[in-house]
Amino acid sequence: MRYSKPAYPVIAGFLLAVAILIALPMRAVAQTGDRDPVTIIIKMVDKSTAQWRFEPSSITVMRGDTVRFVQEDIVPHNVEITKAPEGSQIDNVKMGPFLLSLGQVYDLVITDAFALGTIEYVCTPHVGLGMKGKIVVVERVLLHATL
Ligand SMILES: [Cu+2]
Repeated sequence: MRYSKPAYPVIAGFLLAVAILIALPMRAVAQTGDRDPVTIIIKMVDKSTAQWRFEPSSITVMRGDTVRFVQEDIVPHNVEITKAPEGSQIDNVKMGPFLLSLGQVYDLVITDAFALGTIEYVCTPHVGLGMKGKIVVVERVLLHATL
């Protein structure tokens, strides 16, 4: 009677090879650690009647990036920073202008004036209705490591 070995070692070897192939590029990305600044879009929208929101309401950025708020509604909205990471020097951008017309934009540049951490912001007249958001400012290396 012939006895054939189970194929498990072959299968395990194959799975290990696949895992390594998948993991290698991810590791490369995590170690790159830097990229050019980008512009991230946050839309000011009305989800239904008077359900005003920032979309997306939570993002992660690196210093040098620009957060572009785009008015996609007919009701005026703004961006008021209510909480900035300790050590931030951002009085000049604490209160953004009201965007009055469709397609109007407000660019918030995440300069070195922002300390690392979480920025909390609201639309001044609509915060009570839930129009608020969060921007997490991270080091470049950290951002890539979390991808
Ligand atoms: Cu608003």
